[in-house]
Amino acid sequence: GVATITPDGLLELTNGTFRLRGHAFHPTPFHFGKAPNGTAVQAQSFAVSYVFAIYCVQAQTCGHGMASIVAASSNFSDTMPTQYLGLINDHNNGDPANRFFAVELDTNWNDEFKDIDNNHVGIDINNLVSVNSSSAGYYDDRDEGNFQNLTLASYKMMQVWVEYDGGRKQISVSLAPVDMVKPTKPLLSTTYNLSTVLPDMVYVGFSASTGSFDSRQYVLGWSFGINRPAPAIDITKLPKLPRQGPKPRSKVLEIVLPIVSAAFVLAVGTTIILLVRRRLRYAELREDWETEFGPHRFSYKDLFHATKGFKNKNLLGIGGFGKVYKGVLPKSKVEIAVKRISHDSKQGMKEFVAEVASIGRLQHRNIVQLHGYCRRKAELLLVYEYMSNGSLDKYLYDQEKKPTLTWAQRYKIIKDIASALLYLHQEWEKVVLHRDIKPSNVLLDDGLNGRLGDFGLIDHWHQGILTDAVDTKLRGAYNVDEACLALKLGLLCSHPLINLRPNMRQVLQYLNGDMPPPDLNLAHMSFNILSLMQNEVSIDDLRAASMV
Ligand SMILES: Nc1ncnc2c1ncn2[C@@H]1O[C@H](COP(=O)(O)OP(=O)(O)O)[C@@H](O)[C@H]1O
Ligand SMILES: *[C@@H]1O[C@H](CO)[C@@H](O)[C@H](O)[C@H]1NC(C)=O
Ligand SMILES: CC(=O)N[C@H]1CO[C@H](CO)[C@@H](O)[C@@H]1O
Repeated sequence: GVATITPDGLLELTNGTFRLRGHAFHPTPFHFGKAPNGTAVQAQSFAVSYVFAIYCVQAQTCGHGMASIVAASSNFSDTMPTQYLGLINDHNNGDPANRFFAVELDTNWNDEFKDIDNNHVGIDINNLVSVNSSSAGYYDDRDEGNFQNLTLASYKMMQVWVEYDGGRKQISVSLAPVDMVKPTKPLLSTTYNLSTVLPDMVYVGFSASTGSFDSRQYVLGWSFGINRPAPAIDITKLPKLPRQGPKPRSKVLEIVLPIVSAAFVLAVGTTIILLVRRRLRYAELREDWETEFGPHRFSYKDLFHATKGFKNKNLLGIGGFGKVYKGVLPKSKVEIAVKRISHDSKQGMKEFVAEVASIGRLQHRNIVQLHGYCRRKAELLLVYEYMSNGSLDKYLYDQEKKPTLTWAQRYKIIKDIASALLYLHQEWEKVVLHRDIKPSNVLLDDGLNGRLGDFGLIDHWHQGILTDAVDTKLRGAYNVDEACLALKLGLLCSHPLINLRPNMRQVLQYLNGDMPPPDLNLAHMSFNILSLMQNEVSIDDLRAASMV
């Protein structure tokens, strides 16, 4: 049948599939009725002992059981499973030709065979109606011989002793949990002359059958003796029973699972904290009205990364409103200068941003392009085109770091700024007043072209003086006419009488020599100089104002 011996050495009589039989026999028969030399011997004795375990999905509806057999033949092929236990078929019960003596461990109640219950041990001789039977259990020597119930299909290891005393024709059967010795009082005993049933040669083995429920019968160890007790079974050497039913929670899982879940919770928590911190770190202010300025808006995250977190290493300079940092936009790799301005009120912010956006549309080769802005709770960030040669003030006053600009370079820068102003005053769609022309707002690109930066943030007012104001570092190496013109124009542009100030187109024409220099008489000049002196303006301020 389906009986197999597992690699561990376990005899598995049935495998869980419904309505199957399994048989296992010692391969060679034993002499029972006669001595080995052939002389007739009356009534030999024998003893069988074995350890078994029966697994059922449900102990109450278990099918069907197993039996240990001593029989005339090992051929039980003409038998049936289920209640027939693989010992008989449906028409040969009780037939003397069956020639078997069996001890059944019956886990199913069957009326046909007058079973006493669904958990009993019975002595069967050619017939499944037991000669004698008893509910499973044992008389406990440790408890004054009181009867203890056992559940055959509990999947607990139990030991069975089947003994036949040939002299007294006495059959006795005992059952006990595997860790106990054979009880003094057997569970069952009966008087029966097995010589009338069994021939000279007998086969010793097991039979089991399943019905409509998943059940498995195992024999873990077995011993047999003729004319002596069955040798003791060393229970420490028994094979392991396979795990059955739903997977039990292992010790490893009991330890690992909490640790893993704790780690998981910790990881999720940390991630949430990091995400929240990240949100706060990169948090911006954004309002509905800003959508119209959309393209000019930068994310704080991008600016943060562009400037390497506003590191001091990236600091380009510090102005009146805040620090300016060099940066490289992460995606486009465009170089930028980011001005960080702290502000504490939302007042005028809308107008300011509108201004920023409109300035962003200013496009002139002499104007530092404003790329856009970003707004946070207490700061505003302005993003400009990066000017690699820095601001003009560094060349004029920070002599150690920068070379002296030649007159030609200076005059070029003056003309550059004049054309930037012409564009702002007269050429663009709106009139834009810069109102803060000074060397630190004149930036120089990599071709040393003058570029006007920084709109609308400061309200200062400077003026200049004649050639005294020309930078001594030039050591006289300059075009006196041009220098005078530049200074005169500077003064004229800041004339207290507004009507006398030239417009930027005229300024540029003067600078380019397209128009004769303005006719400034000395009275005018002294007036100006005097008024300046009265205002206690220093020569440095004058120089600054005229950028030369
Ligand atoms: N677009 C830019 N490219 C390179 N450097 C810049 C740029 N804008 C400003 N800087 C540097 O940062 C310094 C401070 O700028 P800013 O705040 O505009 O000065 P201020 O407040 O004096 O007008 C400038 O002097 C200049 O060195
Ligand atoms: C049990 O054995 C039978 C016959 O060999 C086989 O068809 C069946 O698949 C087996 N069942 C299991 C659960 O291994
Ligand atoms: C005068 C001066 O510093 N010029 C520098 C302007 O920037 C370019 C490019 O960065 C340099 O090559 C010049 O030396």
